[in-house]
Amino acid sequence: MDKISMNRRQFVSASAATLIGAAVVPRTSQAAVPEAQFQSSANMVVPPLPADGPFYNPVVTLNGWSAPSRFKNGRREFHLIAEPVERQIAPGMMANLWGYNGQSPGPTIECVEGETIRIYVTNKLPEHTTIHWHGIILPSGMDGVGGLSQPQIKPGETFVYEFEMNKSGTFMYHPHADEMTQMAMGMMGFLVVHPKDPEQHKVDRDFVFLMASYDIDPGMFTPKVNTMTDFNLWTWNSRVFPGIDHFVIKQGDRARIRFGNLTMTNHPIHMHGYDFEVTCTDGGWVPESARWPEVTVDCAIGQMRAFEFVADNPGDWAIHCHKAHHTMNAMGHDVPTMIGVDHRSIARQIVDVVPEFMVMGERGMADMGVMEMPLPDNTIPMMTGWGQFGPIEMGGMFSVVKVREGLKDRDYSDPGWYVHPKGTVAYKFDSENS
Ligand SMILES: [Cu+2]
Repeated sequence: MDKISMNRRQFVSASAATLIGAAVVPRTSQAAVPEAQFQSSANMVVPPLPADGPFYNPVVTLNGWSAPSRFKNGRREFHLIAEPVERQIAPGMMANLWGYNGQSPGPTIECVEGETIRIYVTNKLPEHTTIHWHGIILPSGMDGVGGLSQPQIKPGETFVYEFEMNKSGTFMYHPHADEMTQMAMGMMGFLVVHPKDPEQHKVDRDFVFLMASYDIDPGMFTPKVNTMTDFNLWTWNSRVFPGIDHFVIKQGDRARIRFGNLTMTNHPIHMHGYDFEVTCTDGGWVPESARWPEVTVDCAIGQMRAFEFVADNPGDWAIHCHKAHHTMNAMGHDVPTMIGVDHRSIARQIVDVVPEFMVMGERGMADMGVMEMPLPDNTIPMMTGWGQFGPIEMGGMFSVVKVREGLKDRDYSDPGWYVHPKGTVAYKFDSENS
Protein backbone atom coordinates (compact mmCIF):
# COMPACT_ATOMS: atom_id res chain seq x y z
CA MET A 1 0.00 0.00 0.00
CA ASP A 2 1.18 3.47 -0.70
CA LYS A 3 2.17 5.51 2.26
CA ILE A 4 0.83 8.82 1.15
CA SER A 5 0.97 11.99 3.07
CA MET A 6 -2.22 13.40 4.45
CA ASN A 7 -3.84 16.04 2.42
CA ARG A 8 -3.95 19.18 4.51
CA ARG A 9 -6.66 21.62 3.66
CA GLN A 10 -7.10 25.05 5.14
CA PHE A 11 -10.05 24.83 7.45
CA VAL A 12 -12.47 27.60 6.60
CA SER A 13 -16.05 27.76 7.70
CA ALA A 14 -18.62 30.15 9.02
CA SER A 15 -18.74 28.31 12.32
CA ALA A 16 -15.00 28.53 12.84
CA ALA A 17 -15.19 32.21 12.08
CA THR A 18 -17.80 32.57 14.81
CA LEU A 19 -15.74 30.56 17.24
CA ILE A 20 -12.40 32.27 16.84
CA GLY A 21 -13.27 35.51 15.10
CA ALA A 22 -11.16 34.81 12.01
CA ALA A 23 -11.85 33.19 8.69
CA VAL A 24 -8.86 30.85 8.78
CA VAL A 25 -7.68 28.86 11.75
CA PRO A 26 -3.98 29.61 12.33
CA ARG A 27 -1.65 26.66 11.86
CA THR A 28 -0.48 26.61 15.44
CA SER A 29 -1.14 23.75 17.75
CA GLN A 30 -2.75 26.07 20.28
CA ALA A 31 -5.46 27.54 18.03
CA ALA A 32 -8.89 27.46 19.66
CA VAL A 33 -10.01 24.70 17.34
CA PRO A 34 -7.49 22.07 16.21
CA GLU A 35 -6.79 22.14 12.50
CA ALA A 36 -8.78 19.44 10.75
CA GLN A 37 -6.84 17.17 8.45
CA PHE A 38 -8.19 15.43 5.40
CA GLN A 39 -7.52 12.33 3.37
CA SER A 40 -8.14 12.46 -0.34
CA SER A 41 -7.55 8.83 -1.31
CA ALA A 42 -8.58 5.36 -0.23
CA ASN A 43 -4.98 4.21 0.26
CA MET A 44 -3.93 2.83 3.61
CA VAL A 45 -1.91 5.29 5.69
CA VAL A 46 0.04 3.41 8.36
CA PRO A 47 -0.15 5.68 11.42
CA PRO A 48 3.17 6.83 12.88
CA LEU A 49 4.09 5.76 16.41
CA PRO A 50 2.80 8.40 18.85
CA ALA A 51 5.13 11.42 18.94
CA ASP A 52 3.77 12.83 22.18
CA GLY A 53 1.54 11.68 24.99
CA PRO A 54 1.50 8.12 26.30
CA PHE A 55 2.86 5.37 24.06
CA TYR A 56 0.48 2.99 22.30
CA ASN A 57 0.63 0.57 19.39
CA PRO A 58 -1.43 2.20 16.62
CA VAL A 59 -4.02 0.22 14.70
CA VAL A 60 -3.98 -0.08 10.93
CA THR A 61 -7.22 0.91 9.18
CA LEU A 62 -7.81 -0.98 5.93
CA ASN A 63 -7.96 1.57 3.07
CA GLY A 64 -7.95 4.26 5.73
CA TRP A 65 -6.07 6.31 8.27
CA SER A 66 -6.06 7.55 11.86
CA ALA A 67 -6.96 11.12 12.79
CA PRO A 68 -4.03 13.14 14.12
CA SER A 69 -4.62 14.62 17.57
CA ARG A 70 -3.08 17.39 19.63
CA PHE A 71 -2.77 17.93 23.37
CA LYS A 72 -4.16 21.05 24.95
CA ASN A 73 -4.93 21.74 28.62
CA GLY A 74 -4.30 18.09 29.46
CA ARG A 75 -6.79 16.83 26.88
CA ARG A 76 -6.31 14.99 23.62
CA GLU A 77 -8.19 16.90 20.93
CA PHE A 78 -9.54 15.97 17.51
CA HIS A 79 -11.50 17.80 14.83
CA LEU A 80 -14.01 15.94 12.68
CA ILE A 81 -15.71 17.56 9.69
CA ALA A 82 -18.98 15.87 8.64
CA GLU A 83 -19.20 16.46 4.89
CA PRO A 84 -20.01 15.01 1.47
CA VAL A 85 -17.05 12.96 0.17
CA GLU A 86 -16.03 11.05 -2.92
CA ARG A 87 -14.98 7.50 -2.10
CA GLN A 88 -13.41 5.04 -4.47
CA ILE A 89 -15.30 1.80 -3.71
CA ALA A 90 -12.79 -0.19 -5.82
CA PRO A 91 -10.71 0.76 -8.85
CA GLY A 92 -13.32 1.56 -11.51
CA MET A 93 -16.06 2.75 -9.20
CA MET A 94 -16.48 6.03 -7.34
CA ALA A 95 -19.36 6.84 -5.00
CA ASN A 96 -20.77 10.11 -3.72
CA LEU A 97 -20.99 9.43 0.00
CA TRP A 98 -21.14 11.39 3.23
CA GLY A 99 -18.30 10.93 5.67
CA TYR A 100 -15.72 12.74 7.76
CA ASN A 101 -12.53 14.60 6.83
CA GLY A 102 -12.59 13.63 3.16
CA GLN A 103 -13.44 9.94 3.38
CA SER A 104 -15.99 7.32 4.34
CA PRO A 105 -15.44 5.83 6.81
CA GLY A 106 -14.04 8.77 8.75
CA PRO A 107 -10.57 8.62 10.27
CA THR A 108 -9.99 6.12 13.05
CA ILE A 109 -9.79 7.86 16.41
CA GLU A 110 -7.12 6.44 18.69
CA CYS A 111 -6.52 7.41 22.30
CA VAL A 112 -5.37 5.91 25.58
CA GLU A 113 -7.33 4.68 28.56
CA GLY A 114 -7.59 7.37 31.24
CA GLU A 115 -7.28 10.29 28.81
CA THR A 116 -9.88 13.00 28.49
CA ILE A 117 -10.65 13.59 24.86
CA ARG A 118 -12.32 16.59 23.29
CA ILE A 119 -13.72 16.21 19.80
CA TYR A 120 -14.81 19.24 17.77
CA VAL A 121 -17.42 18.28 15.19
CA THR A 122 -18.16 20.71 12.37
CA ASN A 123 -21.20 20.04 10.19
CA LYS A 124 -20.73 20.73 6.49
CA LEU A 125 -23.62 18.51 5.43
CA PRO A 126 -26.84 19.93 3.96
CA GLU A 127 -28.78 18.69 7.02
CA HIS A 128 -28.26 18.45 10.76
CA THR A 129 -26.24 15.66 12.36
CA THR A 130 -24.78 14.41 15.67
CA ILE A 131 -22.15 11.84 16.63
CA HIS A 132 -22.89 8.94 18.91
CA TRP A 133 -19.84 7.29 20.50
CA HIS A 134 -20.89 3.67 20.24
CA GLY A 135 -19.90 1.62 23.29
CA ILE A 136 -18.15 4.42 25.20
CA ILE A 137 -19.32 4.88 28.81
CA LEU A 138 -19.77 8.65 29.15
CA PRO A 139 -22.05 11.37 30.57
CA SER A 140 -25.57 11.16 29.15
CA GLY A 141 -25.30 14.60 27.52
CA MET A 142 -22.25 13.48 25.49
CA ASP A 143 -23.95 10.41 24.01
CA GLY A 144 -24.90 12.16 20.78
CA VAL A 145 -28.53 11.16 20.35
CA GLY A 146 -30.16 14.12 18.59
CA GLY A 147 -33.10 15.51 20.54
CA LEU A 148 -32.51 13.15 23.49
CA SER A 149 -29.01 14.03 24.65
CA GLN A 150 -28.32 17.25 22.72
CA PRO A 151 -29.76 19.55 20.05
CA GLN A 152 -28.72 18.43 16.58
CA ILE A 153 -25.67 20.14 15.04
CA LYS A 154 -27.07 22.36 12.28
CA PRO A 155 -25.24 22.89 8.98
CA GLY A 156 -22.36 25.29 9.60
CA GLU A 157 -22.22 24.74 13.37
CA THR A 158 -19.38 23.25 15.40
CA PHE A 159 -20.13 21.27 18.56
CA VAL A 160 -17.75 20.03 21.24
CA TYR A 161 -17.85 16.56 22.79
CA GLU A 162 -15.66 15.90 25.81
CA PHE A 163 -15.39 12.84 28.03
CA GLU A 164 -12.96 10.61 29.82
CA MET A 165 -11.97 7.32 28.24
CA ASN A 166 -12.40 5.15 31.26
CA LYS A 167 -11.79 1.78 29.65
CA SER A 168 -9.76 0.42 26.77
CA GLY A 169 -11.33 -1.47 23.89
CA THR A 170 -12.96 -1.47 20.47
CA PHE A 171 -15.62 1.13 19.66
CA MET A 172 -17.07 3.13 16.79
CA TYR A 173 -18.77 6.44 16.06
CA HIS A 174 -21.74 7.24 13.83
CA PRO A 175 -24.56 9.82 13.61
CA HIS A 176 -27.69 9.53 15.74
CA ALA A 177 -29.63 12.03 13.60
CA ASP A 178 -31.48 10.99 10.43
CA GLU A 179 -29.59 7.75 10.97
CA MET A 180 -31.07 5.76 8.13
CA THR A 181 -29.96 8.34 5.57
CA GLN A 182 -26.65 9.21 7.15
CA MET A 183 -25.46 5.64 7.65
CA ALA A 184 -26.76 4.61 4.21
CA MET A 185 -24.52 7.42 2.93
CA GLY A 186 -21.45 6.10 4.75
CA MET A 187 -21.11 8.14 7.95
CA MET A 188 -19.16 6.10 10.47
CA GLY A 189 -15.72 5.65 11.94
CA PHE A 190 -13.68 3.40 14.20
CA LEU A 191 -12.65 4.38 17.73
CA VAL A 192 -9.92 2.49 19.57
CA VAL A 193 -9.01 3.11 23.20
CA HIS A 194 -5.59 1.61 23.89
CA PRO A 195 -4.73 0.18 27.33
CA LYS A 196 -2.76 2.50 29.61
CA ASP A 197 -0.12 -0.22 29.90
CA PRO A 198 1.01 -0.93 26.31
CA GLU A 199 2.08 -4.44 27.35
CA GLN A 200 -1.54 -5.28 28.18
CA HIS A 201 -3.41 -7.01 25.32
CA LYS A 202 -0.33 -6.40 23.19
CA VAL A 203 -0.29 -7.62 19.60
CA ASP A 204 2.18 -7.05 16.76
CA ARG A 205 -0.40 -6.17 14.10
CA ASP A 206 -3.82 -4.73 14.81
CA PHE A 207 -6.25 -4.21 11.89
CA VAL A 208 -9.63 -2.46 11.93
CA PHE A 209 -12.56 -2.22 9.53
CA LEU A 210 -16.22 -1.27 9.59
CA MET A 211 -18.91 -3.06 7.62
CA ALA A 212 -21.35 -0.88 5.68
CA SER A 213 -23.81 -1.68 2.92
CA TYR A 214 -24.90 0.53 0.05
CA ASP A 215 -27.56 0.43 -2.61
CA ILE A 216 -26.02 1.99 -5.71
CA ASP A 217 -27.55 1.04 -9.05
CA PRO A 218 -25.07 0.00 -11.76
CA GLY A 219 -23.78 3.13 -13.46
CA MET A 220 -24.88 5.44 -10.62
CA PHE A 221 -22.75 7.26 -8.03
CA THR A 222 -25.08 8.04 -5.12
CA PRO A 223 -26.60 5.46 -2.76
CA LYS A 224 -30.35 5.15 -2.51
CA VAL A 225 -31.11 6.14 1.08
CA ASN A 226 -34.58 4.65 1.47
CA THR A 227 -33.44 1.08 0.97
CA MET A 228 -34.29 -0.98 4.03
CA THR A 229 -32.76 -4.41 3.45
CA ASP A 230 -32.03 -4.96 -0.24
CA PHE A 231 -28.54 -3.47 -0.50
CA ASN A 232 -26.28 -4.43 -3.41
CA LEU A 233 -22.78 -3.46 -2.20
CA TRP A 234 -21.32 -5.10 0.90
CA THR A 235 -18.28 -3.18 2.03
CA TRP A 236 -15.39 -3.21 4.47
CA ASN A 237 -14.38 0.40 5.09
CA SER A 238 -16.54 1.40 2.11
CA ARG A 239 -14.52 -0.82 -0.23
CA VAL A 240 -15.37 -4.07 -2.04
CA PHE A 241 -13.14 -6.90 -3.28
CA PRO A 242 -10.79 -6.60 -5.12
CA GLY A 243 -10.35 -3.09 -3.68
CA ILE A 244 -10.00 -4.10 -0.02
CA ASP A 245 -6.46 -4.00 1.42
CA HIS A 246 -4.87 -7.33 2.25
CA PHE A 247 -4.05 -8.18 5.85
CA VAL A 248 -0.25 -8.44 5.58
CA ILE A 249 1.24 -10.21 8.60
CA LYS A 250 4.76 -11.33 9.44
CA GLN A 251 4.96 -15.04 10.19
CA GLY A 252 5.05 -15.50 13.95
CA ASP A 253 3.38 -12.18 14.74
CA ARG A 254 0.40 -12.09 17.06
CA ALA A 255 -2.35 -10.39 15.08
CA ARG A 256 -5.69 -8.87 15.97
CA ILE A 257 -8.49 -8.10 13.54
CA ARG A 258 -11.25 -5.79 14.84
CA PHE A 259 -14.48 -5.06 13.02
CA GLY A 260 -17.87 -3.49 13.58
CA ASN A 261 -21.17 -3.89 11.77
CA LEU A 262 -23.24 -0.88 10.72
CA THR A 263 -25.20 -2.69 8.01
CA MET A 264 -28.78 -3.89 8.40
CA THR A 265 -27.94 -7.60 8.63
CA ASN A 266 -25.44 -9.86 10.39
CA HIS A 267 -22.12 -11.01 8.92
CA PRO A 268 -20.49 -14.34 9.82
CA ILE A 269 -16.80 -13.48 9.34
CA HIS A 270 -14.76 -16.53 8.41
CA MET A 271 -10.97 -16.77 8.17
CA HIS A 272 -9.12 -19.66 6.57
CA GLY A 273 -5.88 -21.27 7.76
CA TYR A 274 -6.26 -20.57 11.48
CA ASP A 275 -8.43 -20.89 14.47
CA PHE A 276 -8.77 -17.72 16.48
CA GLU A 277 -10.29 -16.44 19.71
CA VAL A 278 -12.56 -13.45 20.16
CA THR A 279 -10.65 -11.37 22.69
CA CYS A 280 -12.68 -8.16 22.68
CA THR A 281 -16.23 -7.05 22.00
CA ASP A 282 -17.69 -3.56 22.05
CA GLY A 283 -18.38 -4.20 25.74
CA GLY A 284 -14.72 -4.75 26.60
CA TRP A 285 -12.05 -7.42 26.79
CA VAL A 286 -13.16 -11.06 27.06
CA PRO A 287 -11.57 -12.79 30.10
CA GLU A 288 -9.18 -15.55 28.97
CA SER A 289 -11.25 -18.21 30.74
CA ALA A 290 -14.26 -17.23 28.58
CA ARG A 291 -12.55 -17.50 25.16
CA TRP A 292 -12.85 -20.47 22.83
CA PRO A 293 -11.35 -21.34 19.47
CA GLU A 294 -13.41 -20.88 16.32
CA VAL A 295 -13.00 -20.12 12.63
CA THR A 296 -16.15 -18.05 12.02
CA VAL A 297 -17.59 -15.35 14.24
CA ASP A 298 -20.96 -13.79 13.59
CA CYS A 299 -21.11 -10.04 13.98
CA ALA A 300 -24.68 -8.85 14.48
CA ILE A 301 -25.97 -5.42 13.55
CA GLY A 302 -24.46 -2.80 15.83
CA GLN A 303 -21.85 -5.20 17.24
CA MET A 304 -18.08 -5.12 17.22
CA ARG A 305 -15.74 -8.08 17.55
CA ALA A 306 -11.98 -8.47 17.72
CA PHE A 307 -10.21 -11.80 17.30
CA GLU A 308 -6.58 -12.76 17.75
CA PHE A 309 -4.27 -15.47 16.48
CA VAL A 310 -0.58 -16.22 16.18
CA ALA A 311 0.30 -16.11 12.48
CA ASP A 312 2.33 -19.33 12.36
CA ASN A 313 0.82 -20.76 9.16
CA PRO A 314 2.28 -18.98 6.10
CA GLY A 315 0.18 -18.58 3.00
CA ASP A 316 -2.60 -16.64 1.29
CA TRP A 317 -5.73 -17.15 3.36
CA ALA A 318 -9.19 -16.00 2.41
CA ILE A 319 -11.08 -13.91 4.94
CA HIS A 320 -14.69 -13.13 4.10
CA CYS A 321 -18.29 -12.88 5.14
CA HIS A 322 -19.78 -16.35 4.80
CA LYS A 323 -23.06 -15.12 3.33
CA ALA A 324 -22.34 -15.97 -0.29
CA HIS A 325 -24.28 -12.99 -1.66
CA HIS A 326 -22.13 -10.67 0.47
CA THR A 327 -19.06 -11.69 -1.53
CA MET A 328 -20.64 -10.38 -4.72
CA ASN A 329 -20.98 -6.90 -6.12
CA ALA A 330 -23.98 -5.15 -7.64
CA MET A 331 -25.86 -6.57 -10.66
CA GLY A 332 -27.41 -9.87 -11.37
CA HIS A 333 -29.42 -10.23 -8.16
CA ASP A 334 -32.63 -10.61 -10.15
CA VAL A 335 -31.18 -13.12 -12.61
CA PRO A 336 -33.35 -16.29 -12.70
CA THR A 337 -31.69 -19.67 -12.18
CA MET A 338 -30.52 -20.92 -15.58
CA ILE A 339 -28.45 -23.86 -14.39
CA GLY A 340 -29.32 -26.89 -16.52
CA VAL A 341 -31.42 -24.85 -18.96
CA ASP A 342 -30.33 -25.30 -22.56
CA HIS A 343 -30.89 -21.96 -24.29
CA ARG A 344 -29.12 -22.81 -27.51
CA SER A 345 -32.07 -22.78 -29.88
CA ILE A 346 -33.73 -19.70 -28.42
CA ALA A 347 -30.38 -17.91 -28.12
CA ARG A 348 -29.69 -18.53 -31.81
CA GLN A 349 -33.00 -16.90 -32.72
CA ILE A 350 -32.31 -13.88 -30.48
CA VAL A 351 -28.76 -13.46 -31.81
CA ASP A 352 -30.24 -13.12 -35.29
CA VAL A 353 -31.94 -9.93 -34.02
CA VAL A 354 -29.54 -8.80 -31.27
CA PRO A 355 -26.02 -9.88 -32.27
CA GLU A 356 -24.43 -9.00 -28.88
CA PHE A 357 -26.98 -11.09 -26.90
CA MET A 358 -25.31 -13.39 -24.40
CA VAL A 359 -26.94 -16.04 -22.21
CA MET A 360 -25.71 -16.01 -18.62
CA GLY A 361 -25.51 -18.65 -16.04
CA GLU A 362 -26.58 -21.92 -17.66
CA ARG A 363 -23.55 -23.73 -16.22
CA GLY A 364 -23.49 -21.74 -12.97
CA MET A 365 -22.30 -18.17 -12.55
CA ALA A 366 -18.55 -18.80 -12.72
CA ASP A 367 -18.46 -17.60 -16.33
CA MET A 368 -19.12 -14.16 -14.91
CA GLY A 369 -15.71 -14.19 -13.23
CA VAL A 370 -13.88 -14.95 -16.47
CA MET A 371 -15.78 -13.14 -19.17
CA GLU A 372 -15.50 -9.58 -17.91
CA MET A 373 -18.74 -8.75 -19.69
CA PRO A 374 -19.36 -5.18 -20.79
CA LEU A 375 -20.72 -3.16 -17.87
CA PRO A 376 -22.17 0.31 -17.45
CA ASP A 377 -19.58 2.96 -16.55
CA ASN A 378 -18.72 3.26 -12.85
CA THR A 379 -19.68 -0.37 -12.18
CA ILE A 380 -17.52 -3.22 -10.96
CA PRO A 381 -18.25 -6.80 -11.99
CA MET A 382 -20.41 -8.95 -9.73
CA MET A 383 -17.68 -11.61 -9.40
CA THR A 384 -14.14 -10.59 -10.16
CA GLY A 385 -10.48 -10.48 -9.09
CA TRP A 386 -7.56 -12.62 -10.17
CA GLY A 387 -5.18 -14.78 -8.14
CA GLN A 388 -2.06 -16.63 -9.21
CA PHE A 389 -4.14 -19.62 -10.37
CA GLY A 390 -7.02 -17.82 -12.12
CA PRO A 391 -10.19 -15.86 -11.42
CA ILE A 392 -11.14 -15.57 -7.75
CA GLU A 393 -14.80 -14.87 -8.62
CA MET A 394 -15.56 -12.77 -5.60
CA GLY A 395 -16.77 -9.30 -4.72
CA GLY A 396 -17.96 -7.45 -1.63
CA MET A 397 -16.72 -8.58 1.77
CA PHE A 398 -13.66 -10.60 0.78
CA SER A 399 -9.95 -10.09 1.30
CA VAL A 400 -6.75 -12.08 1.79
CA VAL A 401 -4.64 -12.61 4.91
CA LYS A 402 -1.04 -12.80 3.64
CA VAL A 403 1.28 -14.39 6.18
CA ARG A 404 4.95 -14.25 5.17
CA GLU A 405 8.33 -14.93 6.71
CA GLY A 406 10.77 -12.12 7.30
CA LEU A 407 8.62 -9.03 6.77
CA LYS A 408 9.83 -5.86 8.44
CA ASP A 409 7.91 -4.59 11.46
CA ARG A 410 5.21 -2.13 10.43
CA ASP A 411 5.63 -3.05 6.77
CA TYR A 412 2.18 -3.58 5.27
CA SER A 413 3.12 -3.43 1.60
CA ASP A 414 1.82 -6.22 -0.60
CA PRO A 415 4.28 -9.15 -0.63
CA GLY A 416 2.67 -10.65 -3.77
CA TRP A 417 1.15 -14.10 -4.02
CA TYR A 418 2.38 -16.88 -1.77
CA VAL A 419 5.10 -19.12 -3.18
CA HIS A 420 3.88 -22.56 -2.19
CA PRO A 421 6.48 -25.15 -1.14
CA LYS A 422 6.83 -27.92 -3.72
CA GLY A 423 4.14 -30.58 -3.43
CA THR A 424 1.73 -28.51 -1.32
CA VAL A 425 -0.71 -27.36 -4.01
CA ALA A 426 -3.79 -29.37 -5.03
CA TYR A 427 -3.20 -30.78 -8.49
CA LYS A 428 -5.04 -32.36 -11.39
CA PHE A 429 -5.16 -36.13 -11.20
CA ASP A 430 -3.46 -37.79 -14.14
CA SER A 431 -3.85 -41.59 -14.26
CA GLU A 432 -0.93 -41.93 -16.69
CA ASN A 433 1.63 -40.37 -14.38
CA SER A 434 0.33 -41.27 -10.93
CU1 LIG B 1 -22.15 -10.54 5.24
